[in-house]
Amino acid sequence: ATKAPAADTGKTKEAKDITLGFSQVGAESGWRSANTKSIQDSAKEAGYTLKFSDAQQKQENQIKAIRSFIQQKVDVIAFSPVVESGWDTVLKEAKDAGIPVVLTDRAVDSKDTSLYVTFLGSDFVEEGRKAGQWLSEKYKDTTEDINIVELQGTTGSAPANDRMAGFAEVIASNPHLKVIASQTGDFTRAKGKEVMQAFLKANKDIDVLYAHNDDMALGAIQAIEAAGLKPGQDITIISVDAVKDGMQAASEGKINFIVECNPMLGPQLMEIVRNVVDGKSVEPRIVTEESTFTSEQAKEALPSRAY
Ligand code: GYE
Repeated sequence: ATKAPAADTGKTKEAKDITLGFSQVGAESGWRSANTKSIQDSAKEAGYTLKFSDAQQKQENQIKAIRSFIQQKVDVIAFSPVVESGWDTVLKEAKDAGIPVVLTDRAVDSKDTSLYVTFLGSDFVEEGRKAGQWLSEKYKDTTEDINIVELQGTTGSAPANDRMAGFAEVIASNPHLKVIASQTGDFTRAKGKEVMQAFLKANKDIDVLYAHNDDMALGAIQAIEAAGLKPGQDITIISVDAVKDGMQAASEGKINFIVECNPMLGPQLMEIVRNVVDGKSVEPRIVTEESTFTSEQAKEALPSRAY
């Protein structure tokens, strides 16, 4: 990552003169809704003009939005890249136009890190590891094979790639922990339900579901109940996010373990924008802090959750 270009007047811009172009992934999950709200609320609070664009989970829409932000000469472009690959051309266009880019939430795989100022977001590999560690601990004494099915996030997205990798890395140390099926549910409830239905049809003996987000787990719970099974008992369920509906299901014992992923990135993003506009240097990687919840802990935390 590079140092942000200094404001050309040498004086710092007033908040009301700062325009931020933000290209959001979509509205696929409870996490995403909370993230959008956080960004909109904090831009307002900071006094910036926010140009917000929803890409409906399509990379081509994000590329279009970024190009339009470049044309409009916004001060800073921020975006949450739906997938990791394929950004070099448009990021180069922003760089050539002298507009700094901040990655929020999801990473890109561009080799040239000078194409963006910083990446603000979670450590998704670590999230996958936390899911794997809890499961390894639960089954540390097992003498039988444990059949795991996995609902992946959006294909090619950083959280899907990394949550899969971190989980696989940790469970590899116990040969009884076997992922027998793994498929994308695109981070949505509807797809989570549909794919879980197919998993249940194809596999007689599923012990564990690992879902890359709460929404897919919630969809899968519907499929599990429809099949006459008890989520959280007949099938152990692990998910990621810890949004309200997920925490609710956890507190009812339907989800056994949730790894938290914090969507409230708005305040930190606005601070980064300020620093970038002021020409101050910014850390190239800013990781959000997160915890985990068992059913018991979810029950306790639920009343005070903000999202
Ligand atoms: O976990 C999922 C959302 O990129 C961290 O995207 C985010 C993920 C989040 O759809 O619910």
